[in-house]
Amino acid sequence: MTDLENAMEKLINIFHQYSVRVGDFDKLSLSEFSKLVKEQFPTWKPTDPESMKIVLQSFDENKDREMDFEEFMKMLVPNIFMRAIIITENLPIHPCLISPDEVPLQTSQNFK
Ligand SMILES: [Ca+2]
Ligand SMILES: [Ca+2]
Repeated sequence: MTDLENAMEKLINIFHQYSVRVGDFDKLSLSEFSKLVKEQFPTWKPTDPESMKIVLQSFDENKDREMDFEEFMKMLVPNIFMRAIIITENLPIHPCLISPDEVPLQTSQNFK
């Protein structure tokens, strides 16, 4: 498989790692979605229950109060696209868009 095919398979597998835990195996409940966000996007803020509910509702196109894979992708793709623009345009990176190992280390000067 190519790197892109591997990445796509990984994306599907990660979604299902969380979606099979409660109720419908192919949809993320609010609790499954919250767990996925907290574990897979550790820099995502805020992650309180009400904020997670608002995010899920805003991408829940069929209003079944769960997030299917298509809805999940519609949440992710703009973030991936935005991240690509930030990297190619060399713009400052918002911590929510990148993984923690890519966040520039804070120096003592950042806090002065
Ligand atoms: Ca589920
Ligand atoms: Ca839905």
